[in-house]
Amino acid sequence: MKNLLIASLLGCALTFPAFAAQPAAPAAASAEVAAPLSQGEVRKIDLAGQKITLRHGPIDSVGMPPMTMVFSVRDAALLEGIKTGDKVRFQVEQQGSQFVVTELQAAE
Ligand SMILES: [Cu+2]
Repeated sequence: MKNLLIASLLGCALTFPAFAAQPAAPAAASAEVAAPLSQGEVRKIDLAGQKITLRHGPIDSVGMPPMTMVFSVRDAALLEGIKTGDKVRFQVEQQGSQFVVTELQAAE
């Protein structure tokens, strides 16, 4: 009797494969978990050169300790609405010997 119940529940899941295949969380949320944002404070912005100077905390994704340094910015649009003194959260990617900011947002 018990086995019959389990068999019918399994049959139910197989009948609705679309429901069973539903992802548990949106893709954006899982991407954020994979690569958490680092904390920083803007010291200088170079719009023409598409660079930003950040005093940043540890960046685990590239194994960097806290320091102040210049980053290239992948997309100039990331610098929109950001100004010197702002606390920010950001994402860094290493490209050869360069560190490039790929995501930048004002922190609370
Ligand atoms: Cu650094």
